[in-house]
Amino acid sequence: MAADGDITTHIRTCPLCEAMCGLEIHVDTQQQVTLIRPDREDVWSKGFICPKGTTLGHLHHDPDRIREPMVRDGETWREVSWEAAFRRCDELIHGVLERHGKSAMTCYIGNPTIHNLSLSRYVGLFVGLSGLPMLYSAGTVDQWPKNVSCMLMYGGMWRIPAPDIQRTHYWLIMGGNPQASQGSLLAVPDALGEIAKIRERGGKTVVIDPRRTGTADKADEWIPIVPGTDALFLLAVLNVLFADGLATLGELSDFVIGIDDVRALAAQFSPESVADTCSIPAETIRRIAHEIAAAPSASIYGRIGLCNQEFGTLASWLIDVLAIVTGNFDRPGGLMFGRSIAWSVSDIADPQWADGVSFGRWKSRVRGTPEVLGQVPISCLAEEILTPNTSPITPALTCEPGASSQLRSVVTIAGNPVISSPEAAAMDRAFADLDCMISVDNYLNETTRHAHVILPGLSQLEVGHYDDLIHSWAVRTHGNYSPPVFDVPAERPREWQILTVLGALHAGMHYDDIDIAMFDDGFFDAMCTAQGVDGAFVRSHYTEGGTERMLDLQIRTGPFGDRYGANPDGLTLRSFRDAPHGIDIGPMEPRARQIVTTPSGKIELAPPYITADVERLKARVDRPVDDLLLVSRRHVRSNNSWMHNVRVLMKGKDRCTLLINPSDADRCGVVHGAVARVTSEAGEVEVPVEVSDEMMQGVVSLPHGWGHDKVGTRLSVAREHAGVNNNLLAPGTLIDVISNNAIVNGIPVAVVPA
Ligand SMILES: Nc1nc2c(c(=O)[nH]1)N[C@H]1C(S)=C(S)[C@@H](COP(=O)(O)OP(=O)(O)OC[C@H]3O[C@@H](n4cnc5c(=O)[nH]c(N)nc54)[C@H](O)[C@@H]3O)O[C@H]1N2
Ligand SMILES: Nc1nc2c(c(=O)[nH]1)N[C@H]1C(S)=C(S)[C@@H](COP(=O)(O)OP(=O)(O)OC[C@H]3O[C@@H](n4cnc5c(=O)[nH]c(N)nc54)[C@H](O)[C@@H]3O)O[C@H]1N2
Ligand code: SF4
Ligand SMILES: [Mo]
Repeated sequence: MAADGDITTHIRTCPLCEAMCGLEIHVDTQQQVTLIRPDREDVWSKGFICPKGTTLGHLHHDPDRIREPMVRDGETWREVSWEAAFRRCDELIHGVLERHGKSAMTCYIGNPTIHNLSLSRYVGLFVGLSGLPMLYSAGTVDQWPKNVSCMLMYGGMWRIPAPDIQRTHYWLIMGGNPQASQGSLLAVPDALGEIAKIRERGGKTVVIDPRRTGTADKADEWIPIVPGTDALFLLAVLNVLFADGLATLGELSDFVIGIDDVRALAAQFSPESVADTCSIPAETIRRIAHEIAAAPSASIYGRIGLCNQEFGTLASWLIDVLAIVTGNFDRPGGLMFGRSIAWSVSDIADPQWADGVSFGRWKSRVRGTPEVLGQVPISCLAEEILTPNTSPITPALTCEPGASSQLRSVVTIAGNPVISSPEAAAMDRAFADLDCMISVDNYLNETTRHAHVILPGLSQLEVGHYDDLIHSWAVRTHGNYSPPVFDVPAERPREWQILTVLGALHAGMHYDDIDIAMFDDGFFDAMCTAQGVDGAFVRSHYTEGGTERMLDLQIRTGPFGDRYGANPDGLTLRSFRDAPHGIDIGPMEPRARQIVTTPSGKIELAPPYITADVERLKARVDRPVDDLLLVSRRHVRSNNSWMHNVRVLMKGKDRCTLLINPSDADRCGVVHGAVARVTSEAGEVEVPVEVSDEMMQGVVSLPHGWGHDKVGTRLSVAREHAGVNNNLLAPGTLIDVISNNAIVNGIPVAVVPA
């Protein structure tokens, strides 16, 4: 923080996405943010920023943002004191506990959880304390397939290797559009800028996507692909590599098992046999295989387009397989494991897997879907609320994992599933039916309008920040701590405290009996034990608990930490407070041999759970072609569903449009600028048409995160640009069955003039 006349300058990391940009924030004496610009001295982002980063002040000052707890009586909301809000939560939670028991309660965890200092560190405490038998998250409309493949290949669901694009000579991008998203499961500032640098190194970037995206425009080659057929393409590439003697494990030959199984599978998928299904010529598949093999190094990258699809796990798995069998794994320029300075609670070995990973330990009540990594599809949530029990339930305070009766209570944490989940209309109906809904959220939006109580977090500028899991897939080991820009009275509950109270209420305690500090100490001690240090000794270093204490522990017991004096030159949170532009340790280093924890102790290239799904894929080859398939897209000025209330980001032409290829538009009789009706098995929407050859023939695209026309929200700007919710078109039954992840890309639709 520095003051110059009437302006105080704060240096801070943007918490909105994985690019982790350094910002310079100017605040005047009226406590108004007057300017946000890039921090050119940031050791990581070096002056890179996107339009969203400049809007943290708008979010902070947004009159629609919820600042005080709100309680709903019927249709009316009133602001109440924190005490009154927590007492209402007590009443609601105990009401459900007494009448229906714990098996009627769940929670939904949304995306900003990972970007928030409090939520990322304490959501685990909430889950542990609450004893909820199952939980739902945005993870099953996101990266669950990758979690499954990494769990089975490397022994950890968050051990996700990242493409080392700052050093690679070949970047293959499948189902990702960093021009909009700024990278995902890939933390790098200015991902798009790396494409030019790869070219300068004599390398090449290839984008495989049904849409010629902004990334494809910058790349050297765009290869359109039929949605959901990426696994076929990847198997055919492997087929060529094996057939032409180009497969090599390189340095890892003694550390990988299962290559013969992969060879045998790939042998069944010649380029010719998949070319029509993928709509990619066989010679292109052969050429790509040879280019990867010939490149001095290659980064194979797949993202949301490869997860939120019919064969999400196979495709996500094959991305890593392709890197491994071309010797592009765990070495510079290939796929590598990042290394965080501060460990993440999520990455601590989970006792539930102590005896090995197994799936299907329990099933969802209504649909009978087996759990995968502890979750069933998010699309199950609505039916679990709306479907009555078939036999009477004896209410109990505790229950087994997976136990379920008709759900009567949901806590949502930083999520907007009424927009973001498939079967969106059912989700909307279901939330209206609950006896208890509590939302930890900063807006009265499409989801939280159903809540009985909304407990707001603070603005992005009122809290400290240090990214969490994102560092495990960052291309450089670095860290950056941001203190709050604006002070908030100490007695105003922070989100970690809100989660602790909610967890304890679920555990059966009453509000008056909850000692937040005691739970915090207990959680802290457990984390100390997991790191091999004594909790009581470590706690003696602090005068207060909470997020900054936890973060200090994470840094000090991390790989570069001072271990509370044992390594006097090591890092502490103080080191970061003293280095506002961040601390950079260096690029990723080979470390697979240190971190793989599979039963064999090696990288398991062909987990039977995954390879068994190849039979399902084979059936895809001969399936009749769908007329039109719908995929999702993002825009650099949006952030999932929740930043459409920022006026400066909403400037310019309408972004919620149906992108359609000219020949498809002709065939369907729709014209540019007119409104089309898009229909699927799940529902229909009416949306303006944007005819463009950036779509391949047979595929249409809608952005996700829109549909802000619901009654009862407080989103004055978003309402003016409502758009339509593409998840009204996503049937909840469409699931990548081995991961439980939703299929929101590749939905069969019909398009007609409205
Ligand atoms: N069709 C389709 N559907 C998709 C996708 C797609 O590509 N296509 N993408 C999927 C993906 S990848 C994801 S991650 C999900 C996202 O799904 P969700 O996580 O359910 O939705 P978001 O839009 O991220 O909603 C974030 C919520 O958090 C609140 N919020 C923001 N910041 C904070 C904070 O600091 N504290 C608290 N307490 N609340 C905060 C916002 O007000 C908002 O209500 O959507 C998924 N759905
Ligand atoms: N500006 C902005 N940034 C964001 C977000 C945001 O909403 N806005 N959301 C954040 C979140 S939560 C996430 S998870 C990430 C996602 O980050 P990305 O994965 O980069 O997300 P998208 O930009 O949606 O790009 C997905 C691409 O997949 C393509 N695709 C769809 N189906 C298929 C298929 O079957 N095969 C292939 N090969 N491609 C397909 C789509 O056409 C699209 O171009 O972005 C994060 N960053
Ligand atoms: S790319 Fe934009 S949203 Fe993402 S961290 Fe940087 S400034 Fe923030
Ligand atoms: Mo996501």
